[in-house]
Amino acid sequence: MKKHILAENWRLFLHRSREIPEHFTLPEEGIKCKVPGTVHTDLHRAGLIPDPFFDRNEQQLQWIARNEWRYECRFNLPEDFKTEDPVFLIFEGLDTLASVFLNGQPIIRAKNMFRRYRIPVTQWLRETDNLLSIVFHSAPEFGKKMETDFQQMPSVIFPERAVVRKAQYSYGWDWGPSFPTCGIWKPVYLLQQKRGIETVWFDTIKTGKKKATVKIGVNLWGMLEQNDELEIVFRHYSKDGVERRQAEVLFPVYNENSLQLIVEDPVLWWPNGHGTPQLHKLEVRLKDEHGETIEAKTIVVGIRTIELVTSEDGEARFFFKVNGKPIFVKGVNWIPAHSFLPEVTDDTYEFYLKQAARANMNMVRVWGGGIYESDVFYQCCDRLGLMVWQDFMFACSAYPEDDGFLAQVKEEVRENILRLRYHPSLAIWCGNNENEWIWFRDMAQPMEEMPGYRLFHHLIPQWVNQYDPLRPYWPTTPWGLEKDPNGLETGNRHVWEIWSWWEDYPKVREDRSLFVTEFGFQAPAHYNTLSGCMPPEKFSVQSRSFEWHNKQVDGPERLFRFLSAHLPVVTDMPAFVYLTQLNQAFALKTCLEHWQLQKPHTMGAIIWQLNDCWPVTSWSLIDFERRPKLAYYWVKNILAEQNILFFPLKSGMKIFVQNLQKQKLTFSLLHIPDGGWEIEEVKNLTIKAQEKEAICSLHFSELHRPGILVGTLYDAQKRIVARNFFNLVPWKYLRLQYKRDQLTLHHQEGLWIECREFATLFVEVRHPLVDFENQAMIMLPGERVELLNKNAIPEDFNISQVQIFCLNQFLAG
Ligand code: BMA
Repeated sequence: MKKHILAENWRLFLHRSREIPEHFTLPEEGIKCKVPGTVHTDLHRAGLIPDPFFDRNEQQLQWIARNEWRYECRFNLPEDFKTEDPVFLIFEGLDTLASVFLNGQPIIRAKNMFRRYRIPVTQWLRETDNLLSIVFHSAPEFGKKMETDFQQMPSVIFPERAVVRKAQYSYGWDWGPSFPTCGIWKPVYLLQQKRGIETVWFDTIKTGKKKATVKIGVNLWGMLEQNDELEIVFRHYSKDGVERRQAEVLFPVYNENSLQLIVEDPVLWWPNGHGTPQLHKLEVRLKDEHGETIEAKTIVVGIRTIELVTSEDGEARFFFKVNGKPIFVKGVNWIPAHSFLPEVTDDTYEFYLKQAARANMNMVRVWGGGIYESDVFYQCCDRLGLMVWQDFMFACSAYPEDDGFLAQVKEEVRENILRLRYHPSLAIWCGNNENEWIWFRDMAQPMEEMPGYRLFHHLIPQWVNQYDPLRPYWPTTPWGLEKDPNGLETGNRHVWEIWSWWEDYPKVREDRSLFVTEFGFQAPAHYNTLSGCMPPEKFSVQSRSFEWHNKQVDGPERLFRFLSAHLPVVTDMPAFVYLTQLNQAFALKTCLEHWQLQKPHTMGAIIWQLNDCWPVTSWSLIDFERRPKLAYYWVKNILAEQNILFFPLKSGMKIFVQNLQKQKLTFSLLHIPDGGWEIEEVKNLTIKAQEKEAICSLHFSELHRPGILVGTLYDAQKRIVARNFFNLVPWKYLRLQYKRDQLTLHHQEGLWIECREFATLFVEVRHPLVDFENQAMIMLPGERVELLNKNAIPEDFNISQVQIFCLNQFLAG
């Protein structure tokens, strides 16, 4: 097998201009460009357009997507390619409508960015001076033409997107700018090979304490020869790391080869928080008659079963069982991590997914308006014990059902299933995001009449059954047996009454969903992130620029509405960011606390959303520049294995403690009275290891005045293991003690913050150049928290630039 990547000598040309601004010119000889890349990023790197994310530049750059662009690459055939064997040109991904020419010969018209193209090109290649030329047609223009020629798809936004198999968010979403870009978004290379490995898969059929049954499959392509061999080596590891090897040699057949193995004493893969996500190694080698390797592939696999339970003892349920054990899903939704996808690196995935696992999550949902993510994404999930809820890439629209479109989708579905099937993290395939729910709400016509219905309810499930028969499939999200796909009684729900339909978060306490796949609350990105993406004079709460960086209809207005219900409305920018982020933190913590208390009726809550694709005010937990919002810290706390949950009753409070770490702890409950500073101790108890258990009830009459309850779990060394709070009246009506110097910074052996006299709530520490570890802390008198380890402090660190925020300063008096 010979592979030659075409990454050099690419040039970008304006192929056909439909619309260009007056001042724009592109040199005749084109510009140097990057592959993989996009037109927008190439033009920006060449200095021809301004930063697309800055200020309101998005508005001036809309013309780019309406034109046709051409990428060209000149290359010589590599020396070692000059033999008889066939040569293929492989495109891992073309975004999207592309006419490809090799030495003037049309070789393919691509229409689907989610597919990989393997084109036999031997007959068109020359030894030297080959010209590969790719014309990208405008996807939005094509979509609009289809609408005029045929019919517009009922769709929430940008209906023209539905007819093109292109990441739907790129047209613009309620958290993302409109940049339906084009380009060669994944690697392109020449491959010389007669036959090879198409895909390797691994299924767990059965697990038990002593034995597991697994099935291994290898799909091959090309012309096999008579004495080819397929060698399969499975290396699995015991608890203490000892490797055991099971090997077999098969005489391969074209397409699918499979083999069932019994694994003795298997070490299973478990989701985060339920055990180790143990991985094993599977090596596959295709050899010729001389024992020479034609192609080898190693994948990392896990042994586990997964099941979606939708009814039990005649009652509707919705939960996942892993290795036979019901799992409460603590999850987060994933959107594409950049508006220009080739900018996403392996490290981007690693960073965000590690943060999800650190926040005690066990599931990530790949939302249907984005992309089937890169292999690295799923490899990280395998390693971190994050189960994946995988949508097929359709969102918030009806979709065409003509033969050409269905054929495109079939190929896309087949390829992506076969690529991802081996991952132990992959928990479920889901047909689409919200298509049926929106049809039900907006169209008042029978569900079966929704264009695309056939895809999600007949065709895709058939294909899933054919290519990945053991994985659960759910037609859409939300979905259930009721007429309303978002009904409460059956299936899963998206809880958007809160925030998007203007309800406030305390409303969650009435919710009885079986499983929540989306819910969320907005907050601005970190102060440093937002201030960096608009000119200083435009960085204010009611500037056009700040509002532009919030894509939801009435998004900016909602920030004020919900802020005013709970907290003082302060509009200077540093304070506004602090307070609205705090409000998001309260909202998410309240929802997650509630649904965990509804267990086992409710069996999962997946937050909308983990990440962003540009600097924006959105529902994300971590912003585009990797800075967590305050909500991240409270979500992490509330999802921890050791935590405290407050369950409000009419006249009092029930408090639950979960201590899954089998450690003896003490629980202390303090009352911080309104306006006062004498903290009173309400309870002090010893806690054994336990599942969630009610440890105390409290009647409000036991307290002298309203205020705040703070519960803390301490270990034997008096270290804080978990802390949680409950405010007995809305924050805005409370008064807290405040003095400027009640929090002090210490810069010796690292950077520390110390709380002196009064209980200080939700401390945030900012610095223009440094990001700190702990935020949104409740600090009691005498407590110290490390903000930065001494090795992490930069040499030129200037302590006077540190800014400290706490709720006390806004509620003083
Ligand atoms: C849901 C999602 C997205 C959207 C989000 C926030 O409807 O599926 O389409 O971005 O809510 O409104």
